[in-house]
Amino acid sequence: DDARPDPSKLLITVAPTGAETSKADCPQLPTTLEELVETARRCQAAGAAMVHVHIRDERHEPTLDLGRLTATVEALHEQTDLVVQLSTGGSVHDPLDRRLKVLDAQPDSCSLTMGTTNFGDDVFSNPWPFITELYQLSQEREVVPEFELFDLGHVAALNRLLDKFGLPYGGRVHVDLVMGVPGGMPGTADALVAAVAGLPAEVTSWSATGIGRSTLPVALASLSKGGHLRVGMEDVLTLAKGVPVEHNEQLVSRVVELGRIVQRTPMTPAEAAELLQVKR
Ligand code: KMH
Ligand code: ZN
Repeated sequence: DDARPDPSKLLITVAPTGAETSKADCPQLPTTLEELVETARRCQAAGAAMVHVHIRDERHEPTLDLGRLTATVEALHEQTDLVVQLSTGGSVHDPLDRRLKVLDAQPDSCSLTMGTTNFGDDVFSNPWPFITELYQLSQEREVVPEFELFDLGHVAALNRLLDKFGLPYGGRVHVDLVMGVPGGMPGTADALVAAVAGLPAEVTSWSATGIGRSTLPVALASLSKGGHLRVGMEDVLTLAKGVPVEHNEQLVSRVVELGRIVQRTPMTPAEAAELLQVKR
């Protein structure tokens, strides 16, 4: 349906693991399926409605193993109500063909990064032909993409993609601004305002996440502009200088409180599924 989204609602996505932090450096990072499900359940109870998932192998290393991805989607569907979004970004070392295969695990949603970006000392590769192939695959497989924008150029690329290939499966366009990656746009209110100003008219919802120390400035800027939020240990590992995150739930609870202050109520998973028009 075409009902306008309720501006008092706040979509909170949790990104609990990522591909960049090692279990050895951060034992509290959820890397096993049991830890991921426990994290997802607690984050849902705290106010998250969607989970952005990267998985690890038996040695806690990032993997795109299809069997594991499929089992993860199934377990999260069985044991939580969360909208399940699989990362197609993987790690900077994952080849493009393996990243396309992620959709075979039948997630509700998939991330789709709109351009190549320097990523710390590495390169996160997203050539245009890969973007268009992944996008068309998501339309065919009826998976709702979340467009990840790391830079202002990615905003322009999203305009180009929608012009050329039309709307995503479900008809809604949901964007996540990933800010403060060394090599991407900075995690500042100014950059957020510039990115939001350039979003295509088709965009129906957007969230933002700030990496590291930019997590709170970006969250506050996003709330000020009426945006949604992504938080999690993929993006930040401390609550304050020298205070490690012990559980992803702490990051979710903190932004639930920010939302409460500005009179935004966390969306339920069912409301998020409706907003994004995921297949259920
Ligand atoms: N791990 C990064 C290289 C995504 O999930 O789609 C890519 C990333 C984006 O995290
Ligand atoms: Zn990710």
